[in-house]
Formats: sequence, C-alpha cells, structure tokens
Amino acid sequence: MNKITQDKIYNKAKEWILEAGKTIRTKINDPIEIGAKSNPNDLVTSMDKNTEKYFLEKIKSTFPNHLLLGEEGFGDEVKTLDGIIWIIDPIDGTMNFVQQKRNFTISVAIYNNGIGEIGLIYNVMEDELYYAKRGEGAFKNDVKLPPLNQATVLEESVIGLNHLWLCENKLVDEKIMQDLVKTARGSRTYGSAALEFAFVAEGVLEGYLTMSLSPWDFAAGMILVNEVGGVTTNIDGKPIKLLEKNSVFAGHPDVHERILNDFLAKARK
Ligand code: 2AM
Ligand code: CA
Repeated sequence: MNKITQDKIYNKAKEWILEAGKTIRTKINDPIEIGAKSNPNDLVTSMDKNTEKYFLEKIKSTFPNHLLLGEEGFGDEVKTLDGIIWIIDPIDGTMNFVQQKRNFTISVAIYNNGIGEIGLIYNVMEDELYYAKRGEGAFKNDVKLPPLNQATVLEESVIGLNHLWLCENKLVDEKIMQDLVKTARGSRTYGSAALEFAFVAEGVLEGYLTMSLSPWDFAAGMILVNEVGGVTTNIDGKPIKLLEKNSVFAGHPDVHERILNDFLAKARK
C-alpha cells in the first residue's frame, strides 16, 4: 500500500473511531440492553452492535471495495486475506463497559493482502488514541512511542494475564503460571485485550498473554506492538493466524523469549 492510500484510509479511520467513541461517552449512562453470547461472561450490548453498524456504513459508503470483519457479524464473511480488510472490535472489554464504564476500547485494524497497515486502539473513557502505521512507528495521542529496545528482565517486568490461568485449567499448568507471576515484578488484568496490547506497545506492560482471542481482539494490537519492536506469537511461539482464534502472547522481545523458554514451554498441557 502506498503512503497516500495509507494516509487517506488512516485519516478516515481516525475520524470515525473518535466519533464512535464520543457517541459512546455521551450515552455512557443511558440504559443498555445486555445479552450473553458463547457463555454468561461473553457479553454483547446494543452499543457493541450500533458501533459496528456505524463503521460498516462509513466503510462501505467511502471504500466500497474494502471488506469488514467485525465481532458482531454485520460485516462481510471474510474467508481469505485478499484485498483490504478492516478488522474491528466495536467494544473490546464489554464486561468492563457494562460493569465499570471504563477500560474498554474500540479496536480497528486495516490489513492489505494480510499485511497490517494501520492499527488504532481507542481507550474511550480516557480519550486516549493509540495508533500505528506500518513503517512509521506507533503513537499515543500523536506522541511517538519509544521503541522497545532497552534490555529488560522478567524480574523487573509487569505482565498482563487473566487470573483464570492461575487456577486449575485445561490448557496450562497453573503451578508454572503461578511461578511466572511470582518471578515477574507484578501482574495485572485489565480485561480488554486491545488495551493490553496498547500497554505493551507503550511499554507499561512488558508482556500480555491469553489463551483464546479472536481476530478483532488482536488485529490492531499486533500492528502497534510490531511497530515498536515488540513480538507477538501464540503461546507456543508460533505465528498468529490472522483469521482464526489463537492463544496470544505479545511482549518486549527479551521478556517474550524468557517467558516462552522458561515457563510456557513447560506449562502447555
Ligand atoms: P470482548 O470484550 O470484545 O468480548 C477479556 O479478558 C478479553 O478477552 C476481552 O478483550 C474480550 O473481548 C476477550 N474475549 C475473547 N473471547 C472472549 C470470550 N469468549 N468471553 C469473554 N471475553 C472474551
Ligand atoms: Ca467486543
């Protein structure tokens, strides 16, 4: 994708994400309809649906050839990576949105033939926009984020992960995950995958790991983390498949390598 096209798409994406966020902030105390999807913790609201529909209408009227892969399913049925695809989570961290009215994001990624060109993650209530354009670095509210090029050790790192992986579970040995948390300086759970990716790019989390995410949860975050020199793989250290569910592990390169070798390699069931 050439720079003129990249900038043109970025300018629209930025305008729409800020507008969509503003609408959510305005309506944050309105009554909302809440439903459950795959399980009682997997929530969806009228706000998720309306926000996705807003993007659908904007994208299709401005870029009729572009495809939309959105969590709520109003977009296209995307089967291949051909062409320009917008991958959108209208609200990432719906439980936070419903329960806490903060710490949720809108996540928008634009891929061209499978290559991540533009990623935007908007922390709606804080009015903080993270974005990256391929080859140009990552930014938070237009301030460039420094590259993750300082040597870092796990003992001085803060890691994002869900507490569930410290309890008995089917995927990883909880004892090893407990060791990981004890070895790191600290651990946090924010409840929005996209926000946790943005924090990795910002260098306020040295790692974020999770067992199952969908494309809209990680598509934008991967672009951001990549632009600052961070690494994203699945928890086996293999590449992420963009159109599938994956376990996901993003981090500072030093910390990523250490956790993969010393913990995840042994923890996997
Ligand atoms: P969501 O809010 O868009 O559903 C919560 O730890 C994080 O995991 C959120 O980013 C959430 O995205 C994501 N997630 C992915 N699949 C989920 C599921 N089945 N149930 C709950 N959260 C899920
Ligand atoms: Ca969502």
